[in-house]
Amino acid sequence: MSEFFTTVPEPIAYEGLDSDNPLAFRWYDADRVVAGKTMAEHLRFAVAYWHSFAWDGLDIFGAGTLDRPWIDGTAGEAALPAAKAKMAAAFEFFEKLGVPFFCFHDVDIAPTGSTFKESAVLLDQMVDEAQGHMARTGTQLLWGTANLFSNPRFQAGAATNPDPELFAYAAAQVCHCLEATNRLGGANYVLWGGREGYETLLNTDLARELDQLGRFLTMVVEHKHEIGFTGTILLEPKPFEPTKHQYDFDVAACQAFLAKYDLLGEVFVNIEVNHATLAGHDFHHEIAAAVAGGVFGSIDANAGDDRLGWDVDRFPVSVEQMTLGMLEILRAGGFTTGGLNFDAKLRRQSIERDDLFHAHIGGMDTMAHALLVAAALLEDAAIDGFRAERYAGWQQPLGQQILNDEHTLASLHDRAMGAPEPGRSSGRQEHLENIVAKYIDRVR
Ligand code: XLS
Ligand code: NI
Ligand code: NI
Repeated sequence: MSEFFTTVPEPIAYEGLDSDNPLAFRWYDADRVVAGKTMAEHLRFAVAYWHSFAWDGLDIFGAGTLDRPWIDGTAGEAALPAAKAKMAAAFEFFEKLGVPFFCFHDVDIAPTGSTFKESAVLLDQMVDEAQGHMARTGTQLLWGTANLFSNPRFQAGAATNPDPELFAYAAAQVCHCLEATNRLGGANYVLWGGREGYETLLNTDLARELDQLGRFLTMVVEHKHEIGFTGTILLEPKPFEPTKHQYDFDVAACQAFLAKYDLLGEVFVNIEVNHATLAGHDFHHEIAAAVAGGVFGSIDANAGDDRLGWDVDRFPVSVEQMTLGMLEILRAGGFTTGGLNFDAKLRRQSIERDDLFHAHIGGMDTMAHALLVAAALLEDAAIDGFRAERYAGWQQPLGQQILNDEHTLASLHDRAMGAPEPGRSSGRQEHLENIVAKYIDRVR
C-alpha cells in the first residue's frame, strides 16, 4: 500500500524543550516516568477516526476542503477499496505519531450497506482489516461506538425514538458494534446520545423517553456480560447539539440517570472538554464531579472557543485548563480503562497533510506538560496541603461527633447557646492560582 503522509516520512520523536523542529515532541516523552508510570501509560492517547479520517472539512456552509481522497461518494460493497485506503492511511498516521490507541464509530471504518445485514457484513470485513493493522502496528482500541445520529432514520433519536422499530434497529446496531469492539479488544465502549433528547416538549413524552433510554442501557450492560466484554461501558455527557436538549446533559445528570436505572458501578462517563463548557461548567468541574460521584471513566480531549457557542472541537491548547483536569484524574489514581481521545478536528483551512501531525503534536504536548505540572503539584502537596488544612476541623471532636451521628439539630442548638462566634479563615484562591501558574512555568 502506498504511503499517504509522504511529507512526514519518519515517526515523530521526542526532542525536548530546546527543539525547533515543529514535527517533534517538546514535552511528550513516552517512556519518561512520572509519578510511578510512564507518560504513555498515564496519558493513554487515542486518535479519533471520525474527525481525522472520515471528515473532509464539510460544514453547514460549504463543501469539504481537506484532502481525503477516500471520501468519494461511493457506498456499499463498492466503497470497500476506499474504506481500506482510509484505514491504511489511518494506521500509517497512528504509527508515525506513536499513539497507542484509536477510537471509531462503526460508520467511520466501514461503508454503509442498503440493509442492516449488508452494513453488518461490511463492518465485519473492515473489523478483519483492522485486526491485521492492529497486529502489524501494535495500535490498540481505546473504544468503539455506534453512530446512532447521522442516518435520517434516527431523526427522532435512537433509544428515545417514539417508534419502537427505531429502538429495535439501534439495539441491533449497538449489539453488532459492541461485538466488533470486543473482537478488537477494545478497552471501553462509548454511547453518546446525539439525538437522545428533544427539539420541543410539545411532541415529547419526557418520562417515557427516559425509561426507554434506561431500558436500552440496561440491555447494553446485559449484553456486555453475555459476550464477556471486559471493557467499560461509558456514557458521554453533552447538554445539546444537535438536539435542543440532550438527556445526558452533564456528569451530574448522567449520574442521577444511572442511579435511577440502577446502573451505577456498571456505566461510567466519558467527559469531553468542549461539552463541559457548553453545559456551563468547565473541564475541571466535570472531572471533579465524576470522581466525587464514582463515575469517572475516560476523556475526550479537545477545546472550545470562547467566541463560538457550539462544539468546535479544537485541539487542546491550554496547559492551565488541562492541568486542573489532570490534577483531579491523578488524585483519583489515574486512568484505568480510560484514556485521552483527541475528539478534535483540524480547522477547515489546515489543508496540508502534515497539519494533522501538527495538531496532534500540540495536543499531546499540552497534555504531557499538564501531566507534569499536576504530578509536581501533587508530589509537593502544593495545593493539597492547603486543602487538608482547610478541612482540619472535621478531624476535631465537633466534626467527628457530627459525622458519627452524635449530634442532632437540637443538640447543636444547645451547644450554640454557650459557644463563642465561629472564626473565619482565608480561602486563599489567588494564592493557590499563583501556585498553579508557578508550577506551569517551572516544571521541566
Ligand atoms: C459529539 C461527540 C462524539 C462522540 C462519539 O459531540 O463528541 O464525537 O465522542 O460519538
Ligand atoms: Ni466526544
Ligand atoms: Ni463532541
